[in-house]
Amino acid sequence: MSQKAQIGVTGLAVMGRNLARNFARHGHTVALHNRSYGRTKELVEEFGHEGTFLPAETAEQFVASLERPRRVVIMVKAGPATDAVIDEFAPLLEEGDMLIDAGNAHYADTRRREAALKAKGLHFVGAGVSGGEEGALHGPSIMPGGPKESYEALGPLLEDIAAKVDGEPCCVHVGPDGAGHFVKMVHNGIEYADMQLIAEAYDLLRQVGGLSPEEIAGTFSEWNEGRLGSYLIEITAEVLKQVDAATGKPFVDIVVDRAEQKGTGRWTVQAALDLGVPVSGIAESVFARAISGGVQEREAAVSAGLPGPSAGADHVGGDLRADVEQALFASKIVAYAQGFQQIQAASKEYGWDIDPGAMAKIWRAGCIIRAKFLDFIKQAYDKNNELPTLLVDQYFLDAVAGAQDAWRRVVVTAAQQGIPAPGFSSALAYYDSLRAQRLPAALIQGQRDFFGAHTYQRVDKPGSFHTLWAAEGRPEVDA
Ligand code: NBP
Repeated sequence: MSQKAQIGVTGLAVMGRNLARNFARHGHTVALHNRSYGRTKELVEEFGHEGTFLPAETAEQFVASLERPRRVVIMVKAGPATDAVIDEFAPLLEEGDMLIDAGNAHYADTRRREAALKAKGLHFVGAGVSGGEEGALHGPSIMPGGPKESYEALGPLLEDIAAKVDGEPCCVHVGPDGAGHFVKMVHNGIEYADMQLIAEAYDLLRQVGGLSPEEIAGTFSEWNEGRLGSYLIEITAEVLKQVDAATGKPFVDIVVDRAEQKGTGRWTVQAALDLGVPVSGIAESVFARAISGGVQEREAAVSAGLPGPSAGADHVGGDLRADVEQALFASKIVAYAQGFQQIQAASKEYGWDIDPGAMAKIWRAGCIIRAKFLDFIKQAYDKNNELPTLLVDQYFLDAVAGAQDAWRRVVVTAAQQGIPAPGFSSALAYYDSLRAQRLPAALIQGQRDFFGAHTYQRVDKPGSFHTLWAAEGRPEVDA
């Protein structure tokens, strides 16, 4: 074969097909492969005119059609399918060639695969790709991990097809091995939290404020023009505006109220538990989806008539809409602060050296959590790469300071009216925990020492101590 492709894509379902078209539309010659040839054929028949494609029926033909170092993008169902594809292609590749897993792999799998392929002289790049089907075609946010040196040969192609903000690509080398997939996972976790907070804002405006879905859509459209401006707020307005053609009812009223999940939110929380990072906003959003799906428990509670508050107190002290906007903004800041803290903790744990500001930068377009707000996060980390929490950056500190009275009023109203607002209230509890001079954790240390001799530290001198609780006079000893 004379003509060679700069990049190849194997796995041509919706995501792979669109990524391949995106590369081709940017002038790259793209080799195509799929387990079953039908998808490859279809792509060329439907979109062959968009660029130069080199379709291959076999893995051998596909590999032979690629220029060196070979760049093979794998876009298959995450899990065993990815391992099957790696096992098929790795023996056909040569030293320095790259396998780029652009699926939603778990970062631990990416670490395992990277180590195994490194031993064979191959570069394995776990790349997070956000933006769904549309993003893949028109410009996703791309979070590639893997060896730094592979980015030299791969980065320019990925940057070409990535979303752009003021001409800057939403793609950067995140860090070694699983760093890219880790960051993509946390991105999804933050997305869960953001969606939950927006849902709580809607619920309060409707149940407390008595606004109709259409009116709330208008409110979200207004908010979208301000500091909350983001893709998720924009689509929320669209969803709330939608009227069901069959019944004439608001669309949101004809949808079953059980939120599903594919698992990346759960992974984020699991990883956070292992790292000991309190991502309470993400956790609450994962649990809120689980509660919504707990049909048996919900039905049992409703039929048992679990009582709510005796009288719904009015929202007092402020305008509900304005207050909810403040609560939403403050809670969102907390959720992002927690997500970024998790990225920083993992970066330290695994030696990834992730630049948090660069993550905020590449999420500004192409992905689901794209938002105006990310500019401020980028600026905060540009000023101080080692910020212990975003909440101490001046912009966010001022924003939360300005929002907190309203935020507290909203949480009070939700509690008094019996409306669940786990995102708003846990974010506030997190904020209050961080700013507390003393936490009741001291008492917990006392309990631990009492029943398990787990020891404690004193505020007034160094060392570890244990109280002999059973002994007369309960003397303290060095531990
Ligand atoms: P799917 O996740 O539905 O996977 C379908 C593809 O996997 C087909 O090409 C299929 O080949 C191939 N495949 C399977 Br299944 N088992 C295989 C095996 N054992 N060996 C080789 N190929 C195999 O496709 P998708 O929705 O395009 O998503 C692709 C990846 O992108 C996933 O990891 C997904 O999580 C991720 N992602 C998806 C989105 C989204 O919005 N959909 C967004 C971001 C990331 P076949 O045609 O022969 O069956």
